[in-house]
Amino acid sequence: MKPEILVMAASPSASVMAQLDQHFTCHHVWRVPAGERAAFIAGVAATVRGVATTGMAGIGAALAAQLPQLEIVAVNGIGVDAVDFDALRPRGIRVTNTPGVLTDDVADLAVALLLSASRRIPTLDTYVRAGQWQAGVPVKPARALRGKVAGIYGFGRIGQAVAARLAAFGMQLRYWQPNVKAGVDVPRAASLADLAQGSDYLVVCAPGGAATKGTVDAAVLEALGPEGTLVNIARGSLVDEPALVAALANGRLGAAALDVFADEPAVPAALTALPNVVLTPHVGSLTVETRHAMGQLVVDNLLAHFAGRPLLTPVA
Ligand code: 8YV
Repeated sequence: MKPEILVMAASPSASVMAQLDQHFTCHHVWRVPAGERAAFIAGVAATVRGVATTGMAGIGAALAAQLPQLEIVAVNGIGVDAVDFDALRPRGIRVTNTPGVLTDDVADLAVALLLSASRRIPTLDTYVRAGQWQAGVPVKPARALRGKVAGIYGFGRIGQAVAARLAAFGMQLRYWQPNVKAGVDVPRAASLADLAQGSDYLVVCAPGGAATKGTVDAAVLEALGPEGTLVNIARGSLVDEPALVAALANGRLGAAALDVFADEPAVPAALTALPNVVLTPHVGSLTVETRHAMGQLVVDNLLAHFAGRPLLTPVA
């Protein structure tokens, strides 16, 4: 008998999907129309032993409570802020995620967003397409990156990978996170506000969750200032989004480049209407190679668990 699992979202890797179907009896929730999912899950819940979910969806207390046989939740992502550990821990349910394999791609997107904002690439793309070049409409010069300061909020794997890339652009680097990072040569700011105050670019790379919710608030955005740019590839929850929209609209903040939002996939109309923002739909890890590697870790963790072997990437 193959173990039964709920698959909450599809992987773009055909190999990953084939392996899931080969090794497990999969209940593919993502194939069911949104309005029928609750009934679908209720119909199979009694025998489900594993859940393969995304970083954004995680697993809430209500779903966990519906699954009396649940043993393992395999998150196809690094972020576990949407996993309700309080609901899982007392039942000894194990959780895995996908650290390491997405670091480079997420860091690449952070740099791509930073460059897009600094060189205003979306605006210039529109300019060329609209024939404004031929019409002789002048282009405002951008600001060079060389010598500017990038402040990295959250100096884990992704934050450090962003810093390494930005160093190659001749930028100065600082970071802030609550605990001092040992063995790094980038200086730590005294606080998040201090980091923002001393930075031209504030790149958010910290985890989501209760501890960081809304920490990039009006005061931090104010400290970043009218010439400052906010880049967020982490979680929308870290930023006070209404404060961000207000600061961008009234010029107290220069620009923002965002891959993540408070209420995805909803993006406030007030944000999409602004010219000084670059927006992408939470695609930091969305490359063929990385999504395959992430999905493979999900498969391998599930296989290890059901074979009684040690998990590859357990969340402590
Ligand atoms: C993905 C993510 O969007 O790793 C994360 O925490 O948010 C992203 O890589 C998502 O988890 C895809 O399944």
